[in-house]
Parts: sequence; structure tokens; C-alpha cells
Amino acid sequence: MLQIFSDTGIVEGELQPLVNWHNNTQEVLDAAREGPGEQGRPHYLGPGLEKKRDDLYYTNGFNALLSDDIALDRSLKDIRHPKCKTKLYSAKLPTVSIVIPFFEEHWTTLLRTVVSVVKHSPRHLLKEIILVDDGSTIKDFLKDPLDNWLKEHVPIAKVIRLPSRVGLIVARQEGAKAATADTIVVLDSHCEVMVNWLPPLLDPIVVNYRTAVCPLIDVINKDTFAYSPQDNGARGAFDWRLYYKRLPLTDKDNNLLPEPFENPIMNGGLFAISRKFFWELGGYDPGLAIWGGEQYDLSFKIWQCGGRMLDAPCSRVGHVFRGAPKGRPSVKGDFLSKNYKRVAVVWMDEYAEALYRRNPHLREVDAGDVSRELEIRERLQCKSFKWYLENVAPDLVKRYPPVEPPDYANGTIKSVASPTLCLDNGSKEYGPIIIHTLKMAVCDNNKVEQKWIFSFTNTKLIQDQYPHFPKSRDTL
Ligand SMILES: [Mn+2]
Repeated sequence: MLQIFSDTGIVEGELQPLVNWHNNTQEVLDAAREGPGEQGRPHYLGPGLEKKRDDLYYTNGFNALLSDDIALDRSLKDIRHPKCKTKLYSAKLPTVSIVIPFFEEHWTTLLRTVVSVVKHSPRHLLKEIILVDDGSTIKDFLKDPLDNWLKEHVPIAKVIRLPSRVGLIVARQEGAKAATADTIVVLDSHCEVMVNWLPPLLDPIVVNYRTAVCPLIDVINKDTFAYSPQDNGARGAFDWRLYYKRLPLTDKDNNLLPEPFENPIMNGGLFAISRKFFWELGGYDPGLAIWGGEQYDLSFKIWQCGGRMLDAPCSRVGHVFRGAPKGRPSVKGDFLSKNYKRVAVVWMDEYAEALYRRNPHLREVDAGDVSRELEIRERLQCKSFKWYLENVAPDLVKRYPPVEPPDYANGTIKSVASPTLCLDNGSKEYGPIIIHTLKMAVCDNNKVEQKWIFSFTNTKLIQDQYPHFPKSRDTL
């Protein structure tokens, strides 16, 4: 028999008793906590700290000084779906290696990530925490002081240091290589996990090891560290420029909440996966550089190659959505286009053409050697991209059609009352209507300012953004 969960010997799909994994004692203690940022409340700095605050904000992209005021093991208000409190999970769950890549991370946000994982995870499931330093050079505390702190407080944690900066994707992969537990859970370096976050991620993997499970991602406010929901879950998707998009849950998903629902595209880089399945898939494509596109690579690969991806609403993880940190060396080269090109040529079949039509320069981009990826696709007998679209995200192509339907109408818009006057955008720029320059002007067939297009895209745009259109005086 296959040793799928070799660390624990758990048998895939085995019928198991269900148990309550909550740590009730800790929840009672947490509910009574008070202090800066406790219960996930917003915190504010006192006067006179503006200079220090701004300096740290500049290099981190969030209020790092304020983070230092908040306990590493602060409490969070339980904002999960009410049914999560009583939900039961398999009595035997696989062990976990947590992988946390970081680059020039702030001390307290990094440690709070680690501490919150330890605090909210059943001790016997947590085998190791692998921090991967992606070539940080500026902050001395990320060297010996970090090792020493972990040795004393979290002995199951260790730091792998990469000799120079390779980017998030490779750093994650290096962490995954060092992992020895049954499952790998990848987190970011400024996160906090919520009560009982782990069992909902692991339970679907026990049923079927070819499963990746994502938590709901909440928002830790970058200025106040207030913890709040982003929404109550959505299905990940993309448009044909590979911009990440969100699709609503299906009616069936909604009715079954908070049961896990199928997700076409993972939302960034927080997920759990069985170690065996991750390496069967070859992990991330090692030809992807720095960041960007990797969630498409992994999501397409998981679905097309016989796996499934779920979002587990009872597992919630907060993330500091930071601004761009300043004063760091910028990465050179158009790595994003190359990443997208690789994803397109390996996984998207004839639909790659839909990307090229919108980004013609992608046609010329050199994807590099993709033979390893194509070999994986062949070996695992992975399905076509057409299959993926039709079966995993049939609503995606309705909302974002690979080939857009022709314009509903185009031409000039004439006044009925004064037929010599036409609607004039007041700008030669191709794009949305500019309300403050919009006017009626003498009709002139040669003026681009008077050419209007009513297309599929801008109808959607108006519907998406302006349910009570017109709402704003600025732009539509
Ligand atoms: Mn982040």
C-alpha cells in the first residue's frame, strides 16, 4: 500500500470517528484578555512617536512600531461562521510542516506569525515550523537573535537561510523541500491564525490526499492592526490578462456553508497540501522567478492533474495587506511576463491565445525551458485547460469570455432636441467616461472625443462598480 501519510500512518479515506478539536480552556482565557490590540481591536500610538513610526512604516509598508505594542500572543475575536464552533473533524489528522518564507520582515510581525501558529494548533500535529530567510541583509535581528529567540521559545522552529535573494516562489519551494511532515502549510510572514484554524485545512486532505485547502483570508489593518473579515469567501478566478478576480459562491456552496467549497484559483500563497501530492506535481514550476503567476501554476496543475482545491471557511488566517516597503533593492527584469508565459504554454493550451490577444508582447517573451513541466503533465495524464474551464469554473468564461462579443453599439451620441450637438468626452484618451470634462459639443465626425463604444467589457465594468450608476462625479 502507498505510504501517503508516512509520518503518521493514517490511511487515506479511512472511516474515522469525528471529534471536537477546540481548545476550550484557551478560548475562555483569551476572551478575558484586555490590552493593546486584544480581541483584534484597533490600536493607536500615543503622541510624540510620529518620527519613529514613519521611519519604520517607510521600510516595512505597515505600522511596525504599533505592532511592537501588541502582545505576540494577542487574542482575536472569533469571527467564524457560527456553525464552526461545533463542527467536528476526523480524530486522526496528519502532521504539519509550516513553511514561512520572509524577506526583511519586521521582528514582532514575524514572531507573532510563529506564536499564533503555535498557540492555535494542536501540539501533536505541529511537527516543525520552517522559516525561510530569502536573503535578508538589512536587519541584524533576523540573524542570531532570531535563532536564539526561537531556540528558547519555539524549539520546533528553525530558519533556513538562502545565500541571496531568490524571491518568494523559490523560497517557498526550498521550505517545502526541508519539510518532513505529512502535510505542508504555507503562510506569509505577517499573519495571525484564528482559533481552530488547522483541523479544517487537514480534514479534507485525509479524505483525498490529492487536495489543497485554503483558509479564508482576513485583513489585519496595516495602520491599526485591527482584525476584520475581507468577506465571507469567494471563488478565485482570473481575467485574460491574468489579473486575479473573485467569483461569487454558487447557490449550492452558499447553502452548505460553512462546509468547504471548490475554489478554481487560490487566493495568493496561503494553503495546505499533502506533501506527497505537492511533490507528485513537482511543486512549483522552478522556472518561475521572484513572484507572480505561481498561484495560477499551482491551481491549474492541481485541478488538471487529478486533484481538487477547496476553501475551508472555518479556517481563517489574517494577513497584513501592506503597502510597498521602500528602500529595498528592486528586482530587475520583466520576470512577471516570463512567469505568465510559462503558465500559458504549459497549462493553457489554445486558451493561451486569449492572453496573447490582450498582451501581444507575450507572444515574443521567451518562456525558457519548460520540458520538466510538460513531462509532469504527460506523466500524470493531466486534463486539458478546456476541461478545467468547463468543469471547475464554468461561470468564469461567462463573466470573462476569452473572445469578447462584438460591441453592442458604437458611433456618436446625438441630442434629439438639438441634432447638431453631440456628446463629447472632452479627452482624446481611449478609456472610460470622464465626467468632469463631459459636455455637449457641435457634432464633428472627425473628433475621436465624440466616438463612443458600448462594449461587453464596459457594461460589465459599470455593473460591477456602479450598481446605482451614476454615483460618482469623478469617473465611470
Ligand atoms: Mn504579505
